[in-house]
Amino acid sequence: METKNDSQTLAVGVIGTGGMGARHALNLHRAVGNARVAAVYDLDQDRARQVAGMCGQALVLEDPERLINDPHVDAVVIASPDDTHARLTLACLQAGKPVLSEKPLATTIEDAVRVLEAEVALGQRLISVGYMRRFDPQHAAVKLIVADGTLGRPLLFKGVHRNAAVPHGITGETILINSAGHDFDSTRWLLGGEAVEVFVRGLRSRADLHPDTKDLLLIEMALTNDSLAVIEVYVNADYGYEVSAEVVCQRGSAITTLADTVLVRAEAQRAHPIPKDWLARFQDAYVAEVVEWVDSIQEGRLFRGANTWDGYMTMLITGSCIASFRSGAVTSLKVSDKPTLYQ
Ligand code: ISE
Repeated sequence: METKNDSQTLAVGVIGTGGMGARHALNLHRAVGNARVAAVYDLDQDRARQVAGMCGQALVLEDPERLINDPHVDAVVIASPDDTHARLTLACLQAGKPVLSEKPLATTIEDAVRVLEAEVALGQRLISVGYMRRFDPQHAAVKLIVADGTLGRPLLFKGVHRNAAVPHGITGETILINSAGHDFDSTRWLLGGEAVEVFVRGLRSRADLHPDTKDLLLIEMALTNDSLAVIEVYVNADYGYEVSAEVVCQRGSAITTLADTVLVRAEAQRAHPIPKDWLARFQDAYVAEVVEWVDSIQEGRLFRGANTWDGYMTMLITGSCIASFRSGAVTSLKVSDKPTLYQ
């Protein structure tokens, strides 16, 4: 493997080396020529050492705040548990370092507001949020066709989001925070409007699951530009991992196609394989996202993916969905004006 020239590469610190963090670290190490993994942190220090060992000369640190403030670290990737994102992102802002935070930006509306306000007060956009579907070639193709206007005005987003399995006892609220955020981001991004109303229903797919489990959610949304969305999130689909996004417009529709194009003939069947999880399905998107993030920092320009406003809006939609889920009623969003920093 070619050694990276230290003086020209961006030194990235990775916080959290579980499945997602390890994938970001490896992608940075293998696929991004102008960046290197300089330091890693994980509560599980063995896991951190393992990932560091696969990424060249990365330091293993015992404290995420130390990693953020380490003078050898230029920029930070946060892939630790969801409820640590806001706190660590704020620490990056304080240190004046660019940060790619995995989704969600925060797990409460209050925390999302805190992060948004801190960046606005700083007056500089340092935060990028890991909504990787924006870098998926199939999603990007849908976006291009819809934005081009030939199909007329976008009217409806139809999203399908299926995970093979999640831990027993998962609540509808956790699914809204951890999974459905992707679909909220896709909805806003593809339809080009802001959510104004949401309505959520959920059910337990199997009797052997914990009684409080809601593992299939159906979400409806109305947006500012007179468009609608309907989203299925089913996290115990069993057969594999699948995401699809369709935008129905006035004169046609555009839908993401299968990421795997190979057709397998075997055992009297003609079949397309289905990925088992998001790391497999969105590998190209994760690489494209981190390449763009590093380029944007190296070139001193804005990141083309999701920003703090997007992360905040997604949390606002999530919070409103939680309220609707609890009350069983349609819930309106209280959207504030978009700060000029994001216009
Ligand atoms: C996971 O954290 C992801 O980001 C995946 O894209 C999503 O499909 C899954 O539901 C989440 O748990």
